[in-house]
Amino acid sequence: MHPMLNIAVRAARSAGNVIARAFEQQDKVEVESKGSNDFVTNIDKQAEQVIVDAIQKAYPSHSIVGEEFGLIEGTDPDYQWIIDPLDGTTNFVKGIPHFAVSIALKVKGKLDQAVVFDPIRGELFTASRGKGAQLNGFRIRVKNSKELTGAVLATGFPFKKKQHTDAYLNMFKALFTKTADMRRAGSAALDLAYVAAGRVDGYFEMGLKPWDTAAGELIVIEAGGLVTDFVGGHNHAKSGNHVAGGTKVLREILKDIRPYLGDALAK
Ligand code: 2AM
Ligand code: CA
Repeated sequence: MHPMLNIAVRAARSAGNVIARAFEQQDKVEVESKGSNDFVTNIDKQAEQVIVDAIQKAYPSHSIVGEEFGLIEGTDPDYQWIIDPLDGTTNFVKGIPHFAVSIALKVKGKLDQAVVFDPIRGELFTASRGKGAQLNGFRIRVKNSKELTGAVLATGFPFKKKQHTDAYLNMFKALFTKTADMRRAGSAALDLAYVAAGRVDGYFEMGLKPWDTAAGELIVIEAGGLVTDFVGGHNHAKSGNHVAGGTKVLREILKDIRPYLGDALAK
């Protein structure tokens, strides 16, 4: 295993322990609202601290961008870690056992190492650039489905940007009528990991942040899939609008959502 992936795995497991323990003792979880429909808990912060400590101990010169603490600038501009200590916070707060730790490393601006860890199921999704993607050490691949007929797509609702509800529901309707079914499970990092593992055929969601998707994106790509914005371009990290899947399904999704993309949503 690449030494930097090894550190990421260790950090993810430590954070996962903090989260799983707290999940069993909900009375110790303090919830605060950081915006409309946007929750953070003391556990998000504790888990982020555990990850930052592990990375800084091994690589003190690297930069870290985290959901809760923002940018911690290092002296080496080539290495940047992107972490979401608890992706699926709403699930965690409601007692729904579906959330993950997400840790990615970019080297010179390119995704290089990735971990998504589900601490409840003990599922560890990993990828190293050019080396494929794994689930608990076993190689995973995206489903190369030919069409939307029979496909199950993962998605997320634009719950922090309710002004996009109509546009989103139009896209949902266009896709739902063709697919077998949809899943809205509540963790973008796990949605992408599930695309990589072939558990779902594709995924689309708008309004995401870099830490929700950085690790999942590399895992999908290394599993043989694609991640794009809503017009098939590479602006997804910036816009937050993501489509993922095998080549054919991704192309079908893009074709079906196209009529509903206003200017605000295109890229
Ligand atoms: P979070 O749990 O870390 O907030 C749910 O749809 C998924 O989307 C979660 O991974 C959630 O991350 C993420 N998410 C973050 N911001 C979002 C937004 N503005 N709209 C929709 N989903 C968002
Ligand atoms: Ca998140």
